[in-house]
Amino acid sequence: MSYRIGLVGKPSVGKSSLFNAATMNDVPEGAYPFTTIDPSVGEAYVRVECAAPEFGDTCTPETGFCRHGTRFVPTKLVDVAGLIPGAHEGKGLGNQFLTDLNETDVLIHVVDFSGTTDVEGEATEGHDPREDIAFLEEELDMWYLEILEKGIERYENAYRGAEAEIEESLAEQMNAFRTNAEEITQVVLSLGLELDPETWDAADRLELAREIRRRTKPMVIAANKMDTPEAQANYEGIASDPEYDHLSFVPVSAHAEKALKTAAERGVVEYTPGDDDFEVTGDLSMEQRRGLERIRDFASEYGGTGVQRALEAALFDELGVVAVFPGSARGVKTSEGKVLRDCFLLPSNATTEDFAYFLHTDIGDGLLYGVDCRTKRQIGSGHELSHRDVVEIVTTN
Ligand SMILES: Nc1nc2c(ncn2[C@@H]2O[C@H](COP(=O)(O)OP(=O)(O)OP(=O)(O)O)[C@@H](O)[C@H]2O)c(=O)[nH]1
Ligand SMILES: [Mg+2]
Repeated sequence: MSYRIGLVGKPSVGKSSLFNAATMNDVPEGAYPFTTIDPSVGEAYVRVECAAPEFGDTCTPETGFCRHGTRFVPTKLVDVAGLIPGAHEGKGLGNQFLTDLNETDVLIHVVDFSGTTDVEGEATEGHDPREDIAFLEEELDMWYLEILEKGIERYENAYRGAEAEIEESLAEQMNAFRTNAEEITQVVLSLGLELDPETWDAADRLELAREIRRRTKPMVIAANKMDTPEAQANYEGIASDPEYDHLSFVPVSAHAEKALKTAAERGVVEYTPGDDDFEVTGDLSMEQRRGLERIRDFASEYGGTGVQRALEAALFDELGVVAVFPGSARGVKTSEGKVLRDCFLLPSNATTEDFAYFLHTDIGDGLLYGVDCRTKRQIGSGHELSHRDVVEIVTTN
């Protein structure tokens, strides 16, 4: 299983720029709306502190890489077309992008904090990023509401025939959102509603759609274009506003990340993605040097370019994903000399048994117990794994 992080937002906010900076792809970027039409999927990385040094070893990753004790674990990033108000009714590129979003587990809402693009992505000045934050949530809610209404219809039609459960009908209709009847029931009850759609008025239905959306598509906000003074001024006021307590913001400059990675590829700087500093190691023109110094000031002020942090906030903080290393209680080096070859990303609350089945059905079927390789203690099949656990699975075969 691999996670997919979706980049969403109105046109021209820098979704493709962030995608390119994270994945070092080259999809078109442009200062005009709908530069992107077809979605792109690329490989990005999330950082996990490597466990090998605790075992006095150096790891040999099979996928991703390890740098200065930090594992870069691959994950999928999806760049989709921009959406504008009314997308759920077919405005702009319409519903297509909504279908693309079905394939994602968590969202990064990219917002142009510089205020230099209007709500449709056309160039302007002084646009308030708050409008964009609101519209995207509304647009997603309307999309969910439409599907919820279809689920209610499905229930009503079935009801006339056989016995039907509303939570089952809704879960079936919303199955693309990877929800289930149990979760739907929880949401309905948590809002103080009855399990009977006849008692839900329009406001209840919208509230339900919103709550299901929040649970099934958690989201962080990437406050992009933070390399501009306008964005920095907007960020001051917005990120600390209690109105947005339900959201987490990461200040980002996609441009700065791309510039640093490009310079690193050319061998003129030493930069580890996510770091708040870098070293100049090659010859540069005065102009290049000045540009890099501006990036250095920015990265030291905001704790890096924010691209890595946005990906990690989405996967680890919002989705609660845990990284687990398969290991051995006898030491982390295998007979082939590999050390912590893999680092897997598992859903929150994953147990020893889930991990065993994740590795292979036969391993799951034959599971006896797990071993915490740090303490050498046995862990039961129902034991919940923690982030950065190193676990051996002991089986009957
Ligand atoms: N200053 C600054 N400009 C940026 C940054 N990221 C993107 N831009 C600019 O914003 C404009 C739009 O960038 P894109 O990456 O094409 O935006 P998009 O969100 O993919 O747009 P659509 O594909 O049309 O939806 C381009 O002119 C970029 O150069 C950034 O970090 N800082
Ligand atoms: Mg784009």
